Amino acid sequence: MLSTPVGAIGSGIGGGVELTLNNIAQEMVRRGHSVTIVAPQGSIVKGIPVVEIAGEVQTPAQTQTRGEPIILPKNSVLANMWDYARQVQSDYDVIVNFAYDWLPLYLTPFFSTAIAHLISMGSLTDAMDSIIEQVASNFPQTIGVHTLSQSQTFPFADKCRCLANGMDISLYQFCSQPSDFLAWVGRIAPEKALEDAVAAAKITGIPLKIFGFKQNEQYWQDILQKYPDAPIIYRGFLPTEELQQELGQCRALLVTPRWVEAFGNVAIEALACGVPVIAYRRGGLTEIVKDGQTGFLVEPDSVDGLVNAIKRLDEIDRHACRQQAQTEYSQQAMGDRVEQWFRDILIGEEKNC
Ligand code: HBI
Repeated sequence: MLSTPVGAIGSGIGGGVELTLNNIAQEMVRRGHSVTIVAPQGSIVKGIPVVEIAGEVQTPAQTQTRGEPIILPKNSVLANMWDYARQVQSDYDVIVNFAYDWLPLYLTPFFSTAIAHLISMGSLTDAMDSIIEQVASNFPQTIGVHTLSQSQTFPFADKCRCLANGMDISLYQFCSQPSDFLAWVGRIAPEKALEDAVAAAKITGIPLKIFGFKQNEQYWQDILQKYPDAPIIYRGFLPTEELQQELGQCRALLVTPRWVEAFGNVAIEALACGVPVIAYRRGGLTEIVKDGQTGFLVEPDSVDGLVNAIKRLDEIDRHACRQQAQTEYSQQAMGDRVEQWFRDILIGEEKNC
């Protein structure tokens, strides 16, 4: 399993894909498979051997413009990771790529071992769209995505395999009596539109706890300038155990994506703690939040929509939130989907979203 080249696993720079890789790896080990993770130096994964690779990290794809050429720095950690994979490929049945990058896709025909690509974001650049399309056409079944809405951002939606996502729900404690806080979890960057959640906190007067890696410091400063008296508390990037402890205490999680979220790991984490999710009706969240039952889907980019939904929170039964996470997004359910995906790739079986 080759990780994202944007940062070490555990740094938070890799956002949701760090969680996704960790959960899939743990579940495959639990099912008796032997798993090796290849990742940038400094990566830590509990209980699984990690081959740490040195080199320059890759520019985050979401900061690039659609027409941007592919950029590989000198001594690229991505290139070094895939050179290692080339050398050891015959020791493995399948190679799983978690990088949202051109190189692993381009290299696919050069490898003798099958490569399963888990595409972790929607369409961002023309160069990525075309190389993914090429692999989707020449290697049917090998392009995995999280949701239908993510696949629909690509012109080859019909060639994608929907996997949803999943996590170890037992790591998340159900909390029935929350304190008077709202929560926002994610990489602090423009595409995540934290400022809307801050605006909603200011209007409702309910303090907002903010968890996540400060990817864009300037963006953070701009928010503090724009909303100097909003009731916000920055809690930093917390490991799952501590995050779920505090997240569970909140009345709701606000999910305010400007872009099409491929999935919404943070929404599943909240549901697992019994926390209703108030999200823009956009991207993967529309396939997760059951409007009026486990949270609310509101008009995209509408702060008033967030505020009106916050006022209706008492309509939501927190047990229904936990129940949904347990049935649809458990590690076991995801493991079934992922294991079947690998099997279908190895026997050349066709199945899509
Ligand atoms: N950018 N170039 C690049 N490669 C990645 O693997 C990558 C990224 N940006 C964000 C990211 N991965 C993850 O945070 C998301 O896939 C969740």
